Amino acid sequence: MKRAWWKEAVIYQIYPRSFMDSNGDGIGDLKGITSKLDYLQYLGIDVIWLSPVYKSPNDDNGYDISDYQDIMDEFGTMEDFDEMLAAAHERGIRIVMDLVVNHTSDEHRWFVESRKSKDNPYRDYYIWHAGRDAQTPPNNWGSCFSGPAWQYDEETDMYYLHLFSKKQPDLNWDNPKVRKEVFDMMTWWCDKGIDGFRMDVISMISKTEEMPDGEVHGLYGDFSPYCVHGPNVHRYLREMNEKVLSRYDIMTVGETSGVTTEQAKQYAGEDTHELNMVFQFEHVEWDGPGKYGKWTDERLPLTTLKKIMSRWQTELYGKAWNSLFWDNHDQPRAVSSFGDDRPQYREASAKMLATCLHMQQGTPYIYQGEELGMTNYPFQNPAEFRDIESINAYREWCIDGPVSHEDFWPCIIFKSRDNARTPVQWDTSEHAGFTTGTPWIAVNPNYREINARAETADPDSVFHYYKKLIGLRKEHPIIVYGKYEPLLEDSEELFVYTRTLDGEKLLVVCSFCDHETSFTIPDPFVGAPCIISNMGNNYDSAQMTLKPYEAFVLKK
Ligand code: TEU
Ligand code: CA
Repeated sequence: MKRAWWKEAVIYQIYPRSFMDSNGDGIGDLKGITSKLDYLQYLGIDVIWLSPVYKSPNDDNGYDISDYQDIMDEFGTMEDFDEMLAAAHERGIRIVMDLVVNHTSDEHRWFVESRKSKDNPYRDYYIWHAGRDAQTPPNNWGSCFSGPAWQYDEETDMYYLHLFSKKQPDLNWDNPKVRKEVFDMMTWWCDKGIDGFRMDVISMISKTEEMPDGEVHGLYGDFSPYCVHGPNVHRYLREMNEKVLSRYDIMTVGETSGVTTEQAKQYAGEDTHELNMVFQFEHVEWDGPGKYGKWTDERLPLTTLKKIMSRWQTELYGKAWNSLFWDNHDQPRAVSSFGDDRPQYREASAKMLATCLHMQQGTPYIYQGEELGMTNYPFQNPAEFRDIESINAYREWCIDGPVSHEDFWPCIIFKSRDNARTPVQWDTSEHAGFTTGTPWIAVNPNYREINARAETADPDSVFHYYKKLIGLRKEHPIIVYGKYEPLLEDSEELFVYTRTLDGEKLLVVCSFCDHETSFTIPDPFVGAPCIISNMGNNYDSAQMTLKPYEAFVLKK
């Protein structure tokens, strides 16, 4: 298997708005990131995936871009960006930008022009359709952020498509002028010296010609058969690869919600000349569309999680590259959704989850604060939400819709993206050291127990456990390139697998339960040295009793 720096890297995602505020306006910014690069270098990460920092009206916190080649006012200036990029590179840390080109902001000059008239030169940069009549959109598709996916525009008496908010009109990728604009902008950023792109909903850029009604789930029709993995998506990615990506030593990861392992082999195949890897979402979107779409407080059964992860490990091996993650800026906090955030189990389960993920085959991603074991936020009322997705969903399902607050509230506070967007908890000073002002979103009140200052000083902290895992990945090629094989697949309590490379073998054992469980170390591993454990127990005898959320790795 070909070696590559992005296969051997550990990637850290920064959501700049909530990472570190340097000027007291309560909003994270680029100078704040620069001030924390020593912390990230100490953790040992190799790459930062930077959520969008471009000019934006922040309808969707930067995922609605009004100028791809300028910096958002709240985050600072292009000089601040250049300073951060240089400071990261000085520390051997690469910077991967978030490329959001399925849609722009409605305040982007292209859209301002496009909506002016039907014969404007920019008209076909976006997707315009006549309504069925003045009050009825072209079809029944629903937006990811509630409401219809079409917005009526009086100026030209037509509707435009927006799969996300109505301030995020979808670009028309079938228009070669759009593709050229995007490729030129990507080239401009690569020439500045960035190190790659995370590509936002890149599997949605090609839509079918026909746009019929979709199957109704909840209140609207499903657009995905017509807008996800569309007819030209691979052609457009190969064109992007040929005109931009292949010309630089950069890495690319596609956000491809709904992707299957078969499709992933095309998007991220070793020699398909598209992307290096993709994010699959089966383990985090297993429940949708559920009772209330994605909104559920159900937890994923362990056997389901193991089936999903094992399938991705085995089916991509040697053919395409896995991305490994528990959470990001769109998901609840890992320890609250896959672990156990009760105080007596939080640290052990956070370390167990880290072991389970970082010993798998693929590139691991750490979402800001995950290395501290940060938890979901204790929401008390809808006024605390800041995310357009949660605000709109609560209105659609509860205020305007048929669902009671009592039924819906546990679901929305479990899955709300705002759980991941509370400020990183740096220390025990006011607002957890994130800002000297008033934070744009509340800080989790548990920051006095969970913060970077305490954890960097405590060798037994979740932070130091992540640091050790990252170090092991650099020390042992088997962790990066070894073949994965599942064990105990029917166990509802243990996630156990092996890795094999050139005669070396790892045994990875993770307890996902809050009670003691018995375990027998398989023959070849009895007496093998333990390279990491979250309990520091003795693993010399074959028969053993695992403590709640115990995790360990043996290497022979
Ligand atoms: O997310 C795309 C996406 O699929 C999300 O709707 C995700 O599935 C959902 O939020 C899970 O609850 C990307 C970005 O990561 C997200 O932050 C943006 O809001 C969205 O695209 C539009 O750019
Ligand atoms: Ca600021």
